[in-house]
Amino acid sequence: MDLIFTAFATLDGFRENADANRGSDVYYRCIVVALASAKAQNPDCQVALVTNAPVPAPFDSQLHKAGVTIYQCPFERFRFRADLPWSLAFYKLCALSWVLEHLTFDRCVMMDADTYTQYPLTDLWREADEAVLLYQVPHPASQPMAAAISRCCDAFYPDGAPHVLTHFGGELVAGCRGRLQEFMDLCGEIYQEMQARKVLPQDGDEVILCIAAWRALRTGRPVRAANAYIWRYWLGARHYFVSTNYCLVPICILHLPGSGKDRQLKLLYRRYTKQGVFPDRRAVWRLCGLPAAHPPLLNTLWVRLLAALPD
Ligand SMILES: [Mn+2]
Repeated sequence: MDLIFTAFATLDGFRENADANRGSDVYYRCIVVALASAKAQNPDCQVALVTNAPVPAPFDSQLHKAGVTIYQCPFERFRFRADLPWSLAFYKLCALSWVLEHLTFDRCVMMDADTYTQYPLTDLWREADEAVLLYQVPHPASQPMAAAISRCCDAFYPDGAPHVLTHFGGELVAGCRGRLQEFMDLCGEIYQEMQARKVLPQDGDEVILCIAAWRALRTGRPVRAANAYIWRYWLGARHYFVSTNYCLVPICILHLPGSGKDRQLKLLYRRYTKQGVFPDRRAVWRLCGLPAAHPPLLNTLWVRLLAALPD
C-alpha cells in the first residue's frame, strides 16, 4: 500500500510563515482540497491527514466522506521555539517520523496542504523506489533564502565552506520506506546538532531538508528532484511565476502557495463541497489563470513572416 499524507499542526503562539498567520480555517479548506483531490486521483492509495489537533466541523466530515483517514500525532519532535518564523512548518518532519514509526506502507508522499492533485502519481511511485524525491526550487546560489541555507550548512561543516547547497522546498518529500527512514534519521541528527549549537533556522523545515539532502548525496544515497510531479505556481499579480508544464508534462500536483490558499484553493473548496466533485482540469487551469500552452498567434505569424523574407 502506498500512502499520501499532509501534516498540519495548530499551536497557540506558533507561526505559520514569515508574516502574519492566515488562520487555521484557510488551511483546513486547503487540506480538504489537497487530500480529496489526491484520493480522487489515487483511489488505491491510503490518503491521510496527520495532525496534532481535533479537526473541526465541517472539515472532519468532509475528509471522512472523501475517504481520508485522520491520525493524531503530537508535536513532540523537531520543535523550535514558537516565535521562530515558520515554527509550525517543522511539524512536517515530526509527522513524517511519526508515520514511519506507526503506519504500514511501501512508499509514501508527504505533501503540502496548498496543493491540488490533477493526475495519478503512478510514475512518482516508480521513481520513489530509486531515490528520495524533493521539489527543487529554481533559485540561484545568491538568492537570499538559498544563500541562508548554504550559510547555515557552513556553520555546521566548516570543512569545504563556503558550500552551495541545492535548494529543495518542503512541499513534497517522497520515497520508499527504507529510503525515507534513512533520510529522516539524517534530519534527526541535523536537528540534534542545531539544538546542541543553539542554531535557529529562519526558513523553516527546508533548511533541515536541504542539509539532509546534501549529506545524503555525499554518502551515496540518492536524492532527486520531484519536479516532474509537483510544481510551484505563483499566481499573485506582482509575482506571477508559472509554466505550461501543467498540461505538457503534465505535472500531477499543482502547488499553489501564497495567495493561492485564499483564492484559487478557496474556490476549488467551495465548488467541491457544493457539488461533491472537482471541476474538470481545463476549468481548474482557467481558474488558476495558467498561460495557454501555445505562443501568441499574431506574434508567431509576424516572426514567421519576417523569417521568410529574403535577407
Ligand atoms: Mn505550500
